[in-house]
Amino acid sequence: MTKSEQLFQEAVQVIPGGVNSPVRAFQSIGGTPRFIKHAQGACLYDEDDNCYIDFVGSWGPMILGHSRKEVLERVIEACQRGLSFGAATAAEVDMAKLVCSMVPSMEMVRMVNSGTEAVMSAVRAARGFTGREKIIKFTGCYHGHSDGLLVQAGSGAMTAGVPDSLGVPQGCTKDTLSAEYNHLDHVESHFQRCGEEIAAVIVEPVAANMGVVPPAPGFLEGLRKLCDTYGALLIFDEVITGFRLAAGGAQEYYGVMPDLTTLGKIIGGGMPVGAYGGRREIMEMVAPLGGVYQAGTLSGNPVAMAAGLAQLTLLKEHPNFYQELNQKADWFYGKMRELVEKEGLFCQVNQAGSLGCLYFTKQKVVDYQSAKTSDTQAFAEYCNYMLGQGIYLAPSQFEAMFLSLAHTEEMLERVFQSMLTFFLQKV
Ligand code: KE4
Repeated sequence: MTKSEQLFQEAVQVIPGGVNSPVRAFQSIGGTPRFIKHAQGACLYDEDDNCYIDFVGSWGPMILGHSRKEVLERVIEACQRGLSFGAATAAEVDMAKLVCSMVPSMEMVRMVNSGTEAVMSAVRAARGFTGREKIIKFTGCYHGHSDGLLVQAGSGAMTAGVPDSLGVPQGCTKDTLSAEYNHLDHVESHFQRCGEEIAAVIVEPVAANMGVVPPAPGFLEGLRKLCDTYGALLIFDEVITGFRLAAGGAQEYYGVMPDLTTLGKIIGGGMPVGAYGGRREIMEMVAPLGGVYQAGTLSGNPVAMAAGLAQLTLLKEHPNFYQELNQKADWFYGKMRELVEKEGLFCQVNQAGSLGCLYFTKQKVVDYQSAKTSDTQAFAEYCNYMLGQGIYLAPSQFEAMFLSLAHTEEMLERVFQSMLTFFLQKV
């Protein structure tokens, strides 16, 4: 028995499903989750000292690779000054100034402790600012696990085939309207029917929780226009795309400005940090200034701020990182596409910047319905094969691959070799 198997046996006795987040459970691909002991650069090392090239990167935060020296040094220094004060600190001011300088639409920002908390708070601020109650979200998009957003959700909810959740009262979701991602006409019909009641449209500017589905040309611009026409707010959930597609996230990459933005993952450098922010007049509604209440014991925690500041500072001071990362991604996913075409595989390769997804379907994947045509059993076989080759992919067809600056060309060549071997043995 491996140490991971032994640990998993113990874990399932005391933690639901043996994991602290469902997507880590390997349920959709089978087998035992690997228990990770440490990580360095682009590699994970499990409790049995197996090494894996990591394409999860903690689900996005590790854009610079694991255990980046400059980040660890700041965190250790912060720890030596004390772990948490529950009081204002200079680091929070530095962080807020840095985030507002990087995210084009952000005039004010509030730190929280997760992407879920950021989205929950941004939606409340939108409702408080507009005095309206309804929101529009997109099928297959995932915005964390707050009650009102667990409607037709992506990520783990989609993986488990339960896009809604038990325990969420009807009252919490009656004001959540669903539309198909990349289908502006669905959004328009919601607005035509009850536009005066709609507080906000919340969207992942790249849908990265049903695999990776980029916005169709004009989709984001169309949402901006509809929100302006009907007086609703546009919320970009950039928990994944923020500081990834560009220093200014998807809003810089695609040139569409939201009213509010939610952030997570990269902003924390691997520590639990979320944030929401945007137009000053909206954020000034937030307590203690305004009547929209939101709070958090560990919000702006000094150790977490140290990690986030270190990572974001590196990204801001080296803008060529994005050029390097996105060029590497174009090469990597381009070669995957060539392989699929050359071998005549029933697969699709979707990409947005350094995010990518290999879908096991012959249909182009442009929205939730086409994503759902994927053969999840075929994906499971592939994922387990790659794991055996020392390549750690997200254990779900409906998650993204996250490239980092630490992935070398040699590592990526190894991935192709393993892919080729897998597919050749299938013919
Ligand atoms: P967290 O509460 O997990 O920090 O963030 C929620 C969230 C919000 N918005 C978007 C666009 C997200 O992708 C997420 C979380 N992403 C998943 C991965 N697809 C986190 C992995 C997990 O649930 O363990």
